[in-house]
Amino acid sequence: MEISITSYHSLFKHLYIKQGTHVPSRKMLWLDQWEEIRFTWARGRQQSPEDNTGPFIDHTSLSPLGYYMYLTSDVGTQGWGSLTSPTLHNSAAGCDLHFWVHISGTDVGYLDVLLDTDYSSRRLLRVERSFTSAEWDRNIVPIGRVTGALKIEFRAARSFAVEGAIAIDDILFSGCNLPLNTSEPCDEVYEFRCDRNACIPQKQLCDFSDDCGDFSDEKNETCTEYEQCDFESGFCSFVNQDTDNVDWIRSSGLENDDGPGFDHTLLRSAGSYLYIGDSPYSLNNAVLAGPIFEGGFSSGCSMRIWFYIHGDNPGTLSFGYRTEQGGQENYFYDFWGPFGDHWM
Ligand SMILES: [Ca+2]
Ligand SMILES: [Ca+2]
Ligand SMILES: [Ca+2]
Ligand SMILES: [Ca+2]
Repeated sequence: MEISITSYHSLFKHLYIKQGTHVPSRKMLWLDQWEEIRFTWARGRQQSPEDNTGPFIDHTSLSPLGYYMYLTSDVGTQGWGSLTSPTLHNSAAGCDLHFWVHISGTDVGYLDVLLDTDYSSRRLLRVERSFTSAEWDRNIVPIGRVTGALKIEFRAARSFAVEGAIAIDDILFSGCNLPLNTSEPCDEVYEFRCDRNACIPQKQLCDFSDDCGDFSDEKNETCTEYEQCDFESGFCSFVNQDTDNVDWIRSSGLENDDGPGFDHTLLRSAGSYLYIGDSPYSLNNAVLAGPIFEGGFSSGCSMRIWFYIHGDNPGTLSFGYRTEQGGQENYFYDFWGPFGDHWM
């Protein structure tokens, strides 16, 4: 097995591939399309043909016989190169990209994984090493729901003045198919029938994730029983508290260099989210009080949230409740970061 890309066909075959869309041959699947870029990705093995470019073993076979893709150059010592996927269509909400990366050499450079869609271009992941390592490392990157065309780009930058290598191997996608349409009835208790006649679990309703693939699990008529807030036009019934030292601020990727580059609702830099602002204190503590549910919680009550906790020592997100206004908070769940540069 060489670089594992064949699964692309089977994983995406149920998606809405437009009639007449050219499905590239296997050889054409991954192209170095950027002629103007100085560095190129090449297929190689066993430390590659040039010095100072590739690892000794690939990831697939863990032997010198197997191939990988690596960043190479015959001009210059500083530069970058881009390896772009074929155009894919309509990934499902649970779509993940898996790949293995090898970055050796102290401060040799970095690898960015970018997602290009019809409506945005954003970085999914940056892999960097400040130390040298001879290991292949696994990465799983959420792609999520994309309507229309998408491309994945591996963009690496490196210095050839540093002994090392940047290489990738064994790329695959999982969970990228939309749920299949069916004429069979959906399970009445546990499932929901999408407008496009697929069945999805009830628990995926009204969670700001287009699990059906046609938004029917998220449309207003479906979600009348749910209290929701996407922070696109305000705080809804959430209120900052003053028992702490900082507030939650409504912001977006357009305004905020420190927070996520895009929100979860719209997956666009113009979309709004709440984040914790700066304070003069070393420990920022911001408490946001949610809506009041009169008469307590019913047994089926649950709360779902998309969060982003990324960076060096980003802190903790805790969830609690209280039974009277201004009363004692009862905390029942903590998320300790970091979790990576994505919503989860
Ligand atoms: Ca391989
Ligand atoms: Ca959903
Ligand atoms: Ca506050
Ligand atoms: Ca939002």
